[in-house]
Amino acid sequence: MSLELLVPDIGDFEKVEIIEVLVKKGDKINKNDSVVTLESDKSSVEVPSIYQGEVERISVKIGDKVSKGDLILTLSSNEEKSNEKIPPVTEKIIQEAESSIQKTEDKIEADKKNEPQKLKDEAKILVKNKDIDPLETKDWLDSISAVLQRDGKHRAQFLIKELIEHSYKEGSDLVLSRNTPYINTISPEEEKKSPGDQNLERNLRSIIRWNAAAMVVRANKRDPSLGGHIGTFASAATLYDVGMNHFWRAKNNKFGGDLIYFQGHCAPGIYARAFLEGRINEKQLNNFRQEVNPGGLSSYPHPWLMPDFWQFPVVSMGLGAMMAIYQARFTKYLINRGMLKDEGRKIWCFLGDGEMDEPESMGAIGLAAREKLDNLIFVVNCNLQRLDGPVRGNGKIIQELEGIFRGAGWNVIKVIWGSYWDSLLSKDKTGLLVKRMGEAVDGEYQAFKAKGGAYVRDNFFGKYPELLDLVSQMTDRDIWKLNRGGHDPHKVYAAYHSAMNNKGTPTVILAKTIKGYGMGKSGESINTTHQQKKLGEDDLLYYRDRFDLPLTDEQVKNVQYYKPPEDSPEIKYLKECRLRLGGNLPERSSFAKSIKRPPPDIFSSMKESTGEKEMSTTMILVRILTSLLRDKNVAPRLVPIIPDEARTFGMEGFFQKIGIYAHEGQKYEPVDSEQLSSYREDIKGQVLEEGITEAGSMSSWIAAGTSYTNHDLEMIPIYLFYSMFGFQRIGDFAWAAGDAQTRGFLIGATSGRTTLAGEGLQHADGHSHILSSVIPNCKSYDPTFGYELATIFQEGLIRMHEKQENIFYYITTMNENYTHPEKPKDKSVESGILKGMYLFKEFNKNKKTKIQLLGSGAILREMIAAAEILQNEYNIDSSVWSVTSFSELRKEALEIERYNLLNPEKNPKKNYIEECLGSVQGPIVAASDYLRLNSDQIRPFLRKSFYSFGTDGYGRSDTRKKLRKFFEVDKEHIVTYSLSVLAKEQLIPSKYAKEAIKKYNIDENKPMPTKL
Ligand SMILES: Cc1ncc(C[n+]2csc(CCOP(=O)(O)OP(=O)(O)O)c2C)c(N)n1
Ligand SMILES: [Mg+2]
Repeated sequence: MSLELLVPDIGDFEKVEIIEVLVKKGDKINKNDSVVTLESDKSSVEVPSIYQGEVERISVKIGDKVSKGDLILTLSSNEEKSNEKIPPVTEKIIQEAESSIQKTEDKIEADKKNEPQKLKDEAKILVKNKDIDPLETKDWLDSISAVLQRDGKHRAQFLIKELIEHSYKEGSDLVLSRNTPYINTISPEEEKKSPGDQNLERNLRSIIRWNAAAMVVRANKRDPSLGGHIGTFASAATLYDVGMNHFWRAKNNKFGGDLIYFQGHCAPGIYARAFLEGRINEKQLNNFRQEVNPGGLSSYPHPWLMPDFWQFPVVSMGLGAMMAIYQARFTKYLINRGMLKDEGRKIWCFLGDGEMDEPESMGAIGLAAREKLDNLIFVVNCNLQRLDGPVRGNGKIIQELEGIFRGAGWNVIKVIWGSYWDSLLSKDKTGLLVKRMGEAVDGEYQAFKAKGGAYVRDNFFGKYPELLDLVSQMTDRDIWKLNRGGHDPHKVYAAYHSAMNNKGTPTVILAKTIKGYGMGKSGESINTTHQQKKLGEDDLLYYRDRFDLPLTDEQVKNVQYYKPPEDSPEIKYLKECRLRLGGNLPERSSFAKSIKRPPPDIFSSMKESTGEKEMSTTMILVRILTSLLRDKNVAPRLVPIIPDEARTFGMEGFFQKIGIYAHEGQKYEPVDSEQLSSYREDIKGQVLEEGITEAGSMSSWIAAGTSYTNHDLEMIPIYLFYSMFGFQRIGDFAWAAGDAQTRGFLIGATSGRTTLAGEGLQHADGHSHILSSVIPNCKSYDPTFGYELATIFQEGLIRMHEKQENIFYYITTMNENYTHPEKPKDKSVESGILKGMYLFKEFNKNKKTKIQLLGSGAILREMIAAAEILQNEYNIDSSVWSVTSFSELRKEALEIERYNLLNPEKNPKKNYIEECLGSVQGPIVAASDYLRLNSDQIRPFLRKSFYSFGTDGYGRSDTRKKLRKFFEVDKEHIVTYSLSVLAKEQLIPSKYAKEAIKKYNIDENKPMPTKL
């Protein structure tokens, strides 16, 4: 039969233009194949067929304007005509509702019959609600009612709290409050025992501790300015050791590998282990923090500097936590989209307890719980100290973090006390010891470890005579040996084992440790521990004895490294452990296949004129993305990331087309389900619709842009944001992204100080190009026309994802609609666009006075208009240059300048700016929608008079026209300033500029916009 395909509900739009017809007569099409693309003044969206069949007749052509219900085409098909009135989800809901009404009616009937049995039934209902003894329940409830009546709510609350804690201590693992008592989450009976050889592991740990400290001490003997940290790793050694020996699986040809975010200040410990494994040699250890010559070791984890070793740059505190969460989420995204095998890989993230105060550290923990990231394990090293002193001297960081994480829905495992406490705790029948543990604040706990066993006896146990009795048989040394959970390999093993097997929620392990563990008087648990980087002779001897290291006094005094022979049990054990776990860690590698570039015709239509049609560069970008979604190589790899701004950027068409990623699919029928751009969530969805979190979106972008190394899968992340909320908001993440060698596109949409008209001071961006220009591997562009954008985007795809260069692109796009010319025919245009500038147009009518006009982004069009006025009204010729990137021009010029200075005997090379402007006539005027600093980037490389204009000062809301006048970058100001510049150069009389000032109502007395 013949079926008609009509324009579906396209929201509030009427008379929308058809910009593409994707089928032709005779084509056989499937259901959901796109047939035409519609474009409103903001967004473009493909219309899918709702039938399968053969196209008989197409009733529309490109350029037609259509509305809902208009005929698109007819198909011959075997299908029945669709009755679209009731969407399938609604139908299902109605059916369910109808059947439940029926069930209720049946039940009422049955109840009527069974009236005498009512009591029994009530009991049954309670049993169903897990109440196996309703009468007992009633007793308890009556009791609490009586307490409330007699002693008030505080007493009632106290009793309830006591009950909960009591039941927890007695073995109930149900947590009924935000906090559990200040004891380990896993009771000794439940601990999974480590299969490891504890003696060998202790020896190894001691050697690693020694070498880690030695490398810092040696570096600082060489030059005290090199710095380094001993105390952080000293507190965390067991936490890393147990993971390395038993849990963390490396990437190899059979398994994708666990991903470990090592805490930055622990780097010496990680090198020290790699030294024993033979991955790092003694010379490298000696070059810790000396990276200028090859062969040095980075201060902290920096993939840029050690690209085969470090995977995650984390030392700027807080970033690691958020990046790890989004890494875990992105891993699930790839699995759910069917692009990655689910191998049960885990993401581990090590954090300092002080670090948890960074807003980023806990800023995304809600997402981790919501998305059920059971592939994520945080380990917070709670050594109770940060740099200056205690993290929570007056409180308890572990309890505080427990409450927050538990409240957010995480699985919390506290590892507070070591095994030596077990017997004391088992003797604590009254609960007094646990009470005392709960009472002492972190400031006291810190002092307990700094001041020795006698002090602990007097000040901790001494508070209650019963507790003094409890330890009366113990010497001060025994008391001193009562260890903390994070230093006990058994407790740590049990916690890790439990975390590995946890399902449905992310896990946080809160491990209590001692900062500077083993450093003795020089640094154990004292406030200056963090910065202790020198150990005197006595301290070193103490350290050796503390950890029973087989070093002579002489070796200790020389701070020699210690490496047992290759055939020693220790080294054999260490290597066997890693062999069993698949290889080395950390290690950075990539086996990702590159993505074949899309055929050039995908971009060619963007390089044509838009004719009469006005469009924004943001719309053109969305068109590019829509076209790329038709390329079979590129399409699945695109990861569009948006923080709740898809509609602002005209990307709502993506919702239906590729879906929004949602790990639970869509459990509801969207309110706009009948519309073409309906909000569609899907477990296989491709768009990461992040909500209002730029830091989260950026972390997703980093996860996707480093997927080539972490998952051996090249992905193309495209993160679109309000340009003002990009680098200015998440600059430190962008820096880390560069370090991590992230590949992908950052799109600063709605950019420009005067282009985003109405939004005002906090929205109008005039400096993101300055911020992005400082990142060495970031290429920034500010294109004006569609063909410029298409050229840059095409090049970016090829360089990053086909040639796999470790660069990323920042491109600003605008929401201002205007017509776009076709790409000029001259061959040099494309290379000029990529290098940063090209000659857009010559105005040569008068063959007299000339000026060079350089315009960028939104302001290029003002320049073109100014050139026309100058030619027609003042007989002044000009060359108009489109500058797509001042920062690219500067980078190249700097390199050439350096070359020339270093090669004084050779013929100087010309930089590209000189090639363009070296022999042209007239002074140069440059302007952009950014600070003058943007165009000033090329000032040092010009031997001509150069004047730059820009939008220095706070933005504000108004119309574009008025804003450009205010910031003096409109065509009238450019004309006026050009005339003035020419007068200054004595090329024309000054009267013209004076006249223009009057003609254009320019107020010479208006203060600089920076002062307004
Ligand atoms: C964003 C940021 N701010 C400040 C610092 C400087 N800093 C380095 S370590 C440190 C203290 C860390 O304490 P904590 O997180 O408790 O780690 P610990 O060394 O105790 O394990 C500080 C303030 C930093 N690295 N990053
Ligand atoms: Mg700390």
